[in-house]
Amino acid sequence: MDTYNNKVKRLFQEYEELITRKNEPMVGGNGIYTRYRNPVLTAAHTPVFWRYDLDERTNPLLMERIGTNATMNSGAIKWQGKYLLVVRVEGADRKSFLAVAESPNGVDNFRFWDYPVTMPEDVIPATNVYDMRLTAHEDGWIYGIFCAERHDNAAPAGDLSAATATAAIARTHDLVNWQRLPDLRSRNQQRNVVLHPEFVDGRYAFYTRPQDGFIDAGSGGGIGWALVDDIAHAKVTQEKIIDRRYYHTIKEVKNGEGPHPLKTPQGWLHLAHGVRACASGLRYVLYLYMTALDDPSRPIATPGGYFMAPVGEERVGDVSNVLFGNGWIADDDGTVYIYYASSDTRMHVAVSSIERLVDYCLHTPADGLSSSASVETLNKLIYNNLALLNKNTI
Ligand code: M1P
Repeated sequence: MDTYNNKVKRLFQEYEELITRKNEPMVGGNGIYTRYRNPVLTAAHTPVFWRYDLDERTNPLLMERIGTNATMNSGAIKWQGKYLLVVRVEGADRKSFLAVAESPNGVDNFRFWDYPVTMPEDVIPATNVYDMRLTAHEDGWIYGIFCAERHDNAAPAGDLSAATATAAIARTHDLVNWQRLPDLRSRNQQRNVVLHPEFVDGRYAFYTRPQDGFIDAGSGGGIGWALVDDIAHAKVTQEKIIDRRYYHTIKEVKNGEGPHPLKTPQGWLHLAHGVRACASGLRYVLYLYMTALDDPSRPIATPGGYFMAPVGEERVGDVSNVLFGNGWIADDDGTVYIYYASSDTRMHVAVSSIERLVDYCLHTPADGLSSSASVETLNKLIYNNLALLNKNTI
């Protein structure tokens, strides 16, 4: 007879099989990065004891009680030798919360810590929190900057979709106990705000994304930059746009900084997302750019087009045709683990290196902003390659 305990055991066995499944690099690719075959986190990776009441008296039919809808947009950090993601977990109730999952190798065996993050709400309480960017700052704290979403009480009565996006700030030394600081004050709504890891002119530096509305960037021209004196009372007083949106590009509708940039000998290496509109809705892709070491707000390389776009099952999910990346980890040997979510549903990893990503940035032609410019750029490459081929030098 199948006892209650046996059924519980089976649930745990199936769960362990899933989360300990070995991940493998996919063959082929473009030489810039290597995708891994399995998602590193899905809704089914959330612990059994988050979803089931395991007490036979209160759940005799052993049914799921608290459903998980998605695991997505995760911040990342290497901490005490482990690869940690601070995951946006979305429940069946549409509320997102943050939870830490750790892996010994960065590509598989991600296991959630027993409890999700209990984020203090001793500021103006938010309805929904998500998309944390982690920064181990040179001041000694680990900061988490995330979106705090609240209903827009200025909206006409009955408009229950109107919301405001604000950059919330919290800091920690252990990723368990968080100290909440006041939200970043700004005249615009803000999402996709990221803290630069170093002081700039003795001040905290933020990558911002000013937006007119909750969804629409509107007059917000792209990824911004703002310096702040006091992180405990952070306010955007001056903001300049450092990575602009352009007509008929991958970032025509909006864009946003991903994780904090990585410091390389050639400059700061940035990962961001760009959004364009099409008949099937918005399409989110990932792109890279670089800024100067002596001034992280000055672009020095802006490769045209996308770096990664959704493929295969990545294209489908709760919000289809979306890649979103707000976490990456660079190891001391130069390996870079790029964590990205597909279609607001699941988390993946792609692996590259500082050398390859910098080479990509410095040698991918910039967007010429017209078809004729694209053909001209392509023709140069073809001409040079055909000359080499005709000389039989390759
Ligand atoms: O649904 C796609 C993404 O939409 C928003 O990103 P952005 O502010 O750039 O439009 C965010 O809600 C993000 O979480 C989500 O993945």
